[in-house]
Amino acid sequence: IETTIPAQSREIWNKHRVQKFNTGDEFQERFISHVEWTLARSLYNCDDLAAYQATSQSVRDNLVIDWNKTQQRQTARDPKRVYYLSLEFLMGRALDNALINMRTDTDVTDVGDTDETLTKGNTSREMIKNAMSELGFKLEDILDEEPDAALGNGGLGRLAACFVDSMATGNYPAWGYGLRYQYGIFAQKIINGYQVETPDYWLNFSNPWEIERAEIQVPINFYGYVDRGQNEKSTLEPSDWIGGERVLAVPYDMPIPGFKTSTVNNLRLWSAKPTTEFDFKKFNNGDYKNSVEEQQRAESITAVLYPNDNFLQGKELRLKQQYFWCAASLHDIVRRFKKGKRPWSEFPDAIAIQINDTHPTLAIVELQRILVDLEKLDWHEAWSIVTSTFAFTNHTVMQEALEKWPISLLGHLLPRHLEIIYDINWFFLQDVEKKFPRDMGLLSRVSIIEESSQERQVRMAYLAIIGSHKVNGVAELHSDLIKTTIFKDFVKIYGANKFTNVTNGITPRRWLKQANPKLAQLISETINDPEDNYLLDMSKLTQLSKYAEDEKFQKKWNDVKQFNKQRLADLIKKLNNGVDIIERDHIRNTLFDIQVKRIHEYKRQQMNIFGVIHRYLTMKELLQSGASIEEVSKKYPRKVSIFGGKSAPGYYMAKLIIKLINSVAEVVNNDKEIQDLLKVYFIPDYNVSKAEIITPASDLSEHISTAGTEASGTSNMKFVMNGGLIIGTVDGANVEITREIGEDNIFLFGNLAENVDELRYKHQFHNKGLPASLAKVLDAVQNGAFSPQNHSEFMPLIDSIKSHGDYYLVSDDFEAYISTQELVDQVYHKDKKEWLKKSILSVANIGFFSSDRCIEEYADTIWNAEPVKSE
Ligand code: GPK
Repeated sequence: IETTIPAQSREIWNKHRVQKFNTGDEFQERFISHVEWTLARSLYNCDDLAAYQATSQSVRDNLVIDWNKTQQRQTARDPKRVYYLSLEFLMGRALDNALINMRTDTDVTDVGDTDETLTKGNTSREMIKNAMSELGFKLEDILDEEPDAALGNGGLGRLAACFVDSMATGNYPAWGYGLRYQYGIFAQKIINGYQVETPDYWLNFSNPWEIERAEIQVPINFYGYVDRGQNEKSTLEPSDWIGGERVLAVPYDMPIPGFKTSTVNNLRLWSAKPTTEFDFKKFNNGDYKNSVEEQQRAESITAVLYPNDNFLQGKELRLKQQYFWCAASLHDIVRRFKKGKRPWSEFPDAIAIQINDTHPTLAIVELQRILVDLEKLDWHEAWSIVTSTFAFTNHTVMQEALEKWPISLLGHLLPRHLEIIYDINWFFLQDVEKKFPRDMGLLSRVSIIEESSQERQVRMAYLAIIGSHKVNGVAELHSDLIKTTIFKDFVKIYGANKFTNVTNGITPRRWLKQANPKLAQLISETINDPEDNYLLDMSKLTQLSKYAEDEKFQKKWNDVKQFNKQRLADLIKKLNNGVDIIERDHIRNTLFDIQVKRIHEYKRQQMNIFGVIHRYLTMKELLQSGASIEEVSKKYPRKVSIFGGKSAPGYYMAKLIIKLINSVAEVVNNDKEIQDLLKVYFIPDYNVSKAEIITPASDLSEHISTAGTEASGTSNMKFVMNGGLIIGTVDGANVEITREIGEDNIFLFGNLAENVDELRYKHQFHNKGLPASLAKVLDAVQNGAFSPQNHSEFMPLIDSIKSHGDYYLVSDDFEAYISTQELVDQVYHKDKKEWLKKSILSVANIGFFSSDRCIEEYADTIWNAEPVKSE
């Protein structure tokens, strides 16, 4: 590798080579030097926050050593590189994860030629915990000081975070590219039962996990015009885009450590800042103040994450974010490629770019622009390079989530890019016309430009398909659905092979080892794997099967669950102003029923809370008809319904669902008559670090979307991996989870995706009426049972079912939902052994859903990329 350091100086460099801390003692030394030198504090004013920062700085030192080596190794070997472009990375906290993944030199005892072998388990975390305690700190408290890096909305952003973990663990030469928002997803407060959003200024205290690369500054242009010179050239020939506004993109790098490997990959997040160029015209006009203010506006580009999940909000600033990030990332990728001095034709052999949803689609156009306008390649040669480089992941079939940008907006912000899009479309439609002559319907259906609406729009998903060599969905059902619905015409044009499936996965390091240390320990003891190798090869979990009916083992398994339920009850108490929702003594025989995810009508939290109301009303009826509380508890044993999740700030119905949940909680939790048999709680501000406490504590979790609407879901996998059973519809990854763990071990119910259209149609034209169970619930809601001050408060939720066609088919699935819930109660309370057996068998067979498997599939079938093992 090249260096500017003269040969004779290198000896000195090597003599003073930095070293990792390898022992508790060395860690303490490093820690104290960071307290003194990095934080300028001391023994006399080191609080928990300072201790968190000094610990993180110390751990980061170790990671950076491996980060540097990883990058040098990759430069030397020049393998095919993978770039994962995602507008969201929902990382959560970094320190505990780094402690689990980090390796000291003492963790490595035998370094062979190719594969490192690790003979010891991960000991760094224990070592640091003890060293911290000697310094006077509790590791758990220190970990709690870290704010979540919440640069994402939900599933899509968390998937990207699991992927970078697995790419590092699998030793893939892969970088993530995203935006460094100054405000992550808002913090949710619940005030009088309503969601209130407050800003998440997560960079309030400096972020020890980021490394600013101020020396790299990529200029990014917006607006302006296209200069085609004197003669009337075609748009296909190189053109000059004269930008009208310029900002700089500065990268911040986050080290991403793999598990049991010295590979540390990079997550590069771009931040916008003003240029140092000055608008002298304005200055000379004496408009100094305006000129400065205009520059300050640059920073607004990366100020805030758009808080919508599965919903497009077509704001100009959002499009600006997308281009800013795509242009900066491609500039970086191209710069690195050019260092290798390889011909352009080899670009797709050197680089794979995966685009996470359509948000990065402008990267396709930008690469074409770079190749044609700046590098002067022939249009078709350029386009073949582009399409061989990109691959596209779709995450939803819902219309309101599909990105479309008005021509006027796009053309104003990016005039040259709009021309390129027109030309891409022109060639594409010519090909279609050749293959399917005179099929005007087809041409207008697949055109990148949608002409039918008032304003012509660019359909980003179509552009992404046309510009990629592979398109994948995120679970089998979803990947089949996109082929037969939203992208049907493209299957006809390109053939079915362009469309593929890669079922989502989750990282077992964070979602098992870190979130559930007790279960992880029981597993490693039971399958005799003290080094936690199962976290790399989750098929090892099948060894648990033979203990599924072993009573001693079942007891240990159950004890772990009790511990985790206790831990969640503690969290709830803390969030609930110190008041217990579930009495301590009752935790053991209370079923924890949890639904945590973004609030969305299609995810049907409304059906869940209607189910809770149904249970409550029926309990009251039984009591009124003279039944004793013991008799009631036979049918409806102890249960707590726990909810959590954010609504998009402008999503009226979702916010109303949150309010209904809180109103029901208010009534049910204060009803003395039902004697704690039923409790309801909404956990405010659901986020990754709370999920790590919530997920291990479920007996049952709910994944009950209308069939065909949830592309995959990933919390279903997390809950099962932690020994919780699930109730769910035949949707998304629930289908494959059932296949893996066995249909006896999951509570499935409801209509199938294939029947949804017909059911919706029926609602439009025939009033079938409601099932009695649901009618009872809706009547109570309508009569103000949960809104005594304002009887009509929840009418929109009722109307959506009764008068507006029940789009999410709550009335069609409600009875099956209720009866399946009753089945759950029976198994849980009457046959605990059967329940535990199901739980153990579920964990034993959930290995498929490790994101390591998922990344391997992407690497083999889409990227054609190989791991780079350390020497
Ligand atoms: C899909 F389209 C979107 C979106 O805008 N945001 C988002 O989180 C989710 N998703 C799907 O809803 C989930 O079913 C899926 O598991 C997740 O993406 C990851 O693929």
